[in-house]
Amino acid sequence: MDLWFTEKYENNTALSIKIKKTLYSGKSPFQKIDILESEDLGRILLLDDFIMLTEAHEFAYHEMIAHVPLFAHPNPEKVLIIGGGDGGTAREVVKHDVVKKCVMCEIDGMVVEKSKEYLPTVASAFDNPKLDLLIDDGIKYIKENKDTFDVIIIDSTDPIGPAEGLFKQEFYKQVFNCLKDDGIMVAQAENPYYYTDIQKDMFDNLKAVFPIVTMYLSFIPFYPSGMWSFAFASKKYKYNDNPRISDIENMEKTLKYFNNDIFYGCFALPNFAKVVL
Ligand code: AAT
Repeated sequence: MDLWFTEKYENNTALSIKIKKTLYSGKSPFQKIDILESEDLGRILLLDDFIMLTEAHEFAYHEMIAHVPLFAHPNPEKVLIIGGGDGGTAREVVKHDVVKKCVMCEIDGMVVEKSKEYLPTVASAFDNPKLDLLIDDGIKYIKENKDTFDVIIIDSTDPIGPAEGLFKQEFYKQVFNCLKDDGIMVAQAENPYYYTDIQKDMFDNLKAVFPIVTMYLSFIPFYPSGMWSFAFASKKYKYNDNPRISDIENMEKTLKYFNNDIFYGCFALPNFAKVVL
């Protein structure tokens, strides 16, 4: 029997993946969680029936959400991740020798637990001594936290349910306050083909708070449209003010997506994508 998973998009289109079997299916207090074994893309993590990652292509998302802000900052010693329960972003952040501490605040402990159990190559940094995991709402954490960070990465689900507030101006103000004077924030920012409305609100909210706001792209085959964007918001540095070229060259040998050319090239945007900036 042929088993297919289909993710339906809002614009009367869909994408399907041939599945071998379901490895886990359950419900946390926040969302439905499924882990599937696919024929050709390894394991797949779904939250509320949306694809969060495939083992085959997660590198294109996690390398890009982590290494772009970390290499844009001259000395990113303290990093905060909001969301990112599968551990892929944390795995990339702790690769940087300059990072001394990485706090990760994920609302759903079950995403972490199930990722450790079923996605060990993604959830591989939870034992790293530089990483402090907190199970809490990122909105609450950022409001109450008195610490400041060099880089904050928002690796969140789409702006529905628990992640809705992570796209609001009020939240970005708190993020601004949680960053040092030269801090940088990066957030997953949906896709320019289908979600212009979400993006317009998100970038307007960011521009009301941060002096420097731009967007960069990665290509992730099993996210809607394949083209995925990230918001880059900074208090002081433009992305190309302080590139640590020798560090990039050292690290890029071990990576599958990010390299020095991508660091500069990913900020080049097609005209239709620029309209939200
Ligand atoms: N690493 C790629 C996978 C994700 S999952 C995003 C995570 O954000 C989920 O584990 C979810 O539980 C967490 N999250 C949602 N809201 C909050 C919140 N308020 N505080 C802390 N964590 C939160 C991202 C995939 C992007 C998908 C693009 N379509």
